[in-house]
Amino acid sequence: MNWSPDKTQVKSWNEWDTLRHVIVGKADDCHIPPEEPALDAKVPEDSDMRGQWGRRPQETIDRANELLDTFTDTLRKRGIRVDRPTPTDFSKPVTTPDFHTDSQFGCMPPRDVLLTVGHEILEATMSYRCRWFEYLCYRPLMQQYWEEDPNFRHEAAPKPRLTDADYHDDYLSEAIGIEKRLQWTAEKHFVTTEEEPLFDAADVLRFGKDLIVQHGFTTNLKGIEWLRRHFPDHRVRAVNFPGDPYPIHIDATFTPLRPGLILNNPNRRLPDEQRDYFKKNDWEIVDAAQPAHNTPPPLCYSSTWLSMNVLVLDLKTVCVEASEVYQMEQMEKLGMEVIPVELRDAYAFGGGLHCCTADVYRDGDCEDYFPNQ
Ligand code: DAV
Repeated sequence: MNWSPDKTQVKSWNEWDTLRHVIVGKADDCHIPPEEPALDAKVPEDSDMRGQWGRRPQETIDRANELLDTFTDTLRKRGIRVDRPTPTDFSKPVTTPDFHTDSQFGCMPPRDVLLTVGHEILEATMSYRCRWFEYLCYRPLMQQYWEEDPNFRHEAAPKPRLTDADYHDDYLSEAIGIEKRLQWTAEKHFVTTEEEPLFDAADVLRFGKDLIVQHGFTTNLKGIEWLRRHFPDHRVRAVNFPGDPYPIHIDATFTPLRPGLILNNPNRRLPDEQRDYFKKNDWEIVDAAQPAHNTPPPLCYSSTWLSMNVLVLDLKTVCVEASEVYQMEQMEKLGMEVIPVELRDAYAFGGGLHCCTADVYRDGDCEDYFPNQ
């Protein structure tokens, strides 16, 4: 059945077919969470965020919301349906039988929480304590889709316990140093242990029948195995990127633009032995352009490589952050029409254009883009 704006349908099999319906996050009430093992491992050692926590200043929240609202309008003007989450009170502490944390985070990046695969939206386990309840912000939408689309499968992965056993002690040290971090990530020694399945949805890229999953800080091997058993009709493939000292989420590292073409962060190249799978199926992997900035904006977890955190609208059209001049230029050379979208002042709230969105509907079916096994 074709898509119509009057009828809710959940379906998206990949990152590039024509986008019709999407969720865009909100910056409301966003907090810098208190220290906790997995989060601390990701905050860069020289970051201005170290040692601070609490609600973000209201003027930065307002500015981020202004940008997210404008992005929403841009998408709506192109005929794309956009839904928004319902923020909860992120100042509330979270206490479970296994852990306590004094505040939560926010709901700017739905991509981290919601994994859309075909007619299913799966709530990820998550791996930070401050993000344990983030799925609640999306429950009003999930319920609505469930009522309106009889084919929608709403699923949730088992909530993890997130006791101290989930995190490696040696990552708790204040000053590890980049050299050691790079050695550890090359050895696939990440902050999360194999205590229980853990994954963030933003570690997964959807290539039709193939799901490509980053093994790193936010997704462990048991999380990948869980995805494999949960999606038995898919091929679930683990990848990792040794040049990244803080490997969370695949979407500032590996960016498919259309069938046959992937941008890869030149500082975090896919290792040779993992490239063969793409090569033998005629996928070209090209280095992404350099970011336009030398540093992230203030109080931001993410690296400057949010430059490549783009939202593909269809095979010829891509949203790129408006200050990322080199990334825009490269996209044009690759034959894409670029829609510049201002978002940099919202990066600190959880990421870029891919992070702040989650697919609800794209045209197209589940195809096999890797027939040569
Ligand atoms: O490069 O800091 C950011 C990914 C956000 N979802 C990075 C990864």
